[in-house]
Amino acid sequence: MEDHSIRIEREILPSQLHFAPVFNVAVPFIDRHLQEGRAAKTAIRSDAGEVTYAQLAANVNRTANLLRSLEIVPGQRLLMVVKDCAEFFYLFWGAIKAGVVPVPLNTLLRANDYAYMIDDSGAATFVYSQEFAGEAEAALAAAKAKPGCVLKAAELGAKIAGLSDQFTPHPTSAETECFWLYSSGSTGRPKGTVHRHRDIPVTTQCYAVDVIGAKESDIFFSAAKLFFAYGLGNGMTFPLWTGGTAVLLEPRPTPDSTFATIVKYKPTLYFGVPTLYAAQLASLETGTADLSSIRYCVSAGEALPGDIFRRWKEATGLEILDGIGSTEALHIFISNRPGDIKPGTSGRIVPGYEARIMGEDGQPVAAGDSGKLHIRGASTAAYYWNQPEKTKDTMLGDGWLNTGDTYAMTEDGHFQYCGRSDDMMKVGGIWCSPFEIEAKLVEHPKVLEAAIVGRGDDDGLIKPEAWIVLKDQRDSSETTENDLREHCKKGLAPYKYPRWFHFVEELPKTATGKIQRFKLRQH
Ligand code: 3UK
Repeated sequence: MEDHSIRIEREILPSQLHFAPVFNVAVPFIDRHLQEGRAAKTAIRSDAGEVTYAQLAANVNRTANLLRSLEIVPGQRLLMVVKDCAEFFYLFWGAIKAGVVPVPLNTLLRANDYAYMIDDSGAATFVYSQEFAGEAEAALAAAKAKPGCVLKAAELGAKIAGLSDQFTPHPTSAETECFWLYSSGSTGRPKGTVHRHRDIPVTTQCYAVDVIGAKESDIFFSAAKLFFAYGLGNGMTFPLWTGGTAVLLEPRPTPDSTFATIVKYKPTLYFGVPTLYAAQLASLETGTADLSSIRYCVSAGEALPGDIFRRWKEATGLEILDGIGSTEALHIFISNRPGDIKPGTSGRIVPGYEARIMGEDGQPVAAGDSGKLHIRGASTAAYYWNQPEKTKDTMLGDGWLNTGDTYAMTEDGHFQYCGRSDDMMKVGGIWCSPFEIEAKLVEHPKVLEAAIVGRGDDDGLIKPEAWIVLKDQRDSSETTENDLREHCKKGLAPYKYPRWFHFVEELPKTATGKIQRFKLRQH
């Protein structure tokens, strides 16, 4: 077999990664562990059972052989609407090993979202878990470009059972396109964000190892799901880089299910989002949970309010390391770190990345002023599939990436989050576009116009708030409010429905008819 190795220089930070000329990232993340004596070690642990590194490597090879036997050729996309389970690993790495491009999708989306992604990606293969069959099958029926091959994740085991557990990795390079993740924007459709083979090891070394000190003895539990770049790192690539163990939770992460998982599997590193920390804190007011196995907690997806950091530390004795990452950067690039935490800020730049805060004039702002955050680092996505304009706005050239966030630098060098440069909001760490919710609301026969803004709840976490002009003002009632809430819950991903409704006579608008959201936010 070819070399496929990574040489790491880490005498001084940032770590330097040197890739062999032929490089398939499945080799160091899957096969390497067998050479390093981890064949019998548990790679994945969940209520469905345990998977050793030897079993993982064999099933990844069998899955690669399955794809090859189905004539799925290198470069083709494989869409995955798959829950957090061992099959997720087999499909993701089996595809990569065969040169096929896996595209994990948010499992909370609806049929029309998936139909768009099927058509946009031109995927040859579509795989789904039974839990999502309703939306997935409706999407397949509605899609124009039907994938030639549709698989159910639960049937993977039976399909690969008789196949060879050997597979020669497709001879890609560090720069070859490896996998995509869809990222949503405030306008237009989600963007297929194209990542290369090199991007994964860059995040696992620069962030997981060098910032949080992840190591072989760690047990990783990510409440954030694998389909999210944050969860994909925490729950899969970090353990597979360090030779640690991944703990998977299949059902929805709630305070009860996450605490039960922590007590049962004793993770040493725990990864959540601010909304979940807030819910867990509320549940700790009446109950207890033994969190003593945890070394560090991590938060990302949206800003962690300083108050949640303090209350969590008081309740559990544990510190939460807040860091900002993005789908485009693949993982966290600015972070608080052990021994250097400034609550209410995102911390400092991760070694290996650079940041600049830019003013309207395209120049770096004066010290302490806020501006647009640009970052540069070796894990950033190559481009957006089929979207040259959006690629140009985000991937700025010279390796700089426009994050779309507004930041300021504090006096002692911590990055302070000041909001988005667009109207997008994060709800439970996942993107929500106000325009998408508004479009859903105006579908309702009683609604004339709708505007959505983000509003902080009692914990300081953002949720959608609706301002509605009804066709007939006399309809303004609690019944209408309930109807609209149900209408949104049915037609949108579940976290997107408005938590508050206001019925008004008109919406504030500019002379050109654009809704003035800032006026609604000030209410
Ligand atoms: C916001 C934050 C303040 C920010 C992500 C960790 O969230 C992730 O990726 P997405 O593409 O969203 C990126 C955007 O989310 N954001 C994320 N974390 C923070 N804002 N403080 C934070 N700690 O607007 C950013 O541009 O969904 C997070 C790792 C990988 C990821 N993909």
